Amino acid sequence: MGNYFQEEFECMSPEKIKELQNEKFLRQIKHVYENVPYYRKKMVDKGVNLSDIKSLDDIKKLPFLSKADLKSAYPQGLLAVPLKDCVRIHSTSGTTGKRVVSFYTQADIDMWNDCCARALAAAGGTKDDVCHIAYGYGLFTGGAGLDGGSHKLGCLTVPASSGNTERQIMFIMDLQATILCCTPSYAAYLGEAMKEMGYAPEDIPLKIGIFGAEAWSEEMRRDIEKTLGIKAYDIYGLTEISGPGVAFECSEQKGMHINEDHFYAEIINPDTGEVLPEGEYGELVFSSLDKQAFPLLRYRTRDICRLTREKCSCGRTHIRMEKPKGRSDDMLIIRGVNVFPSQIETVLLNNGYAANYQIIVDRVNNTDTLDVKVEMTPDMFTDNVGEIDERRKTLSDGIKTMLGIKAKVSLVAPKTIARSEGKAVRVIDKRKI
Ligand code: DLL
Repeated sequence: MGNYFQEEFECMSPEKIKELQNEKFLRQIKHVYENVPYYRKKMVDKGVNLSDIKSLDDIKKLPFLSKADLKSAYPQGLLAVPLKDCVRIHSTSGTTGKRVVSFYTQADIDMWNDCCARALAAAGGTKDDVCHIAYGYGLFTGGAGLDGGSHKLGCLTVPASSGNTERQIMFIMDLQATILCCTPSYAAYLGEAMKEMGYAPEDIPLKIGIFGAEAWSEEMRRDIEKTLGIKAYDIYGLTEISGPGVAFECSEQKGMHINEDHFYAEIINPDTGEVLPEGEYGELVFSSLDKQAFPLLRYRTRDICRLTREKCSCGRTHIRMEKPKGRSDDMLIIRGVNVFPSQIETVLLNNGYAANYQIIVDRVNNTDTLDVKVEMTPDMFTDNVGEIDERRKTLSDGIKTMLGIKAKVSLVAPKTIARSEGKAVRVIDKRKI
């Protein structure tokens, strides 16, 4: 166990957690009601008064917040403290229109850094580690969050930020980095680049990977673990709720513990908003229990997953979330069938390919088409047409079995699909619906 295992919180009995959440929630709802007119109005519109909220069980009565609310309240409409009490902002990497801006007081930053330090410690990190952070620094929360956590843990922190792969590798080797923090797609790329430079897994000093910010499969985890010779841990979070560290994996690597002393999680039916029982798949909703500057209540993440309170042998009692299957807005509906890119990725990785692929969806003569472009790995690369056809058939059969629909698979030469330094863009939807 690392030296940032906050046992008094992370191993609280479920009853004590509920008690603590209840106490924090009642304080938080008052803070929000009094200081965020935007949310107060939403409550009033729904016919809910502050006096109707007597315990955490009443959270069900509160209105949801969504990305649309954040856009209409942009930039300061959901701010709950005077701007002069804030010390930082971060922003999402939204591709269209206004970005989401999240504000932090110093106490908010301290709490967030604690969450990231817990994540590093849960993966086995200690103050003796050299922590190489290749998440982007700047408005994105990845760099700043893990940087804060690494400092709290007392690691030697290498704030590499993203980009310049050769320089990244030079620092990893020269400073003998033992922890690597970046997106899983960039970790896979770094692994590929290091292999090409002639490094075998045992030459690479890294031991632990803290990878998140995008969906990735178990197969991809195994691949990265093998090429880099590390144990790879998942970390989850979102700008609106703070950043990385809302949830993280422990040594068991069986789902991510949600920092329940700070964030209350619900799973809802995305169509009806009804709260679903533990264990069912649905949309993850978070309420921040003690953030001061940007205290979102019932924020709809659009991430689809399920929760479990089954006992974890690491000793932590905090509820665990499964790896998100994808975002409800990533889910493609192709010929009426729900398709998550992660399902296609699973087929590819199970057949020995790396996660270098592109999914192209179009509509021709009123019918959806699904094209999957996959890179061959250098050792499977061939110009033998028969062999390529055979490989293509295996993949389209696998996709048909996984999804129930046919895909046109094309195999392309190694290194022909662009790599990403941050979150990978794998879907191109050309349909104009
Ligand atoms: O991606 C924060 C983060 C940085 C998390 C570094 C982990 C590591 P946003 O840019 O606001 O924040 O994007 C949040 O990314 O709603 C999920 O859809 C997705 N996401 C984040 N972590 C994971 C993960 C950061 N481990 C959105 N698995 C979230 C799957 C993830 N999806």
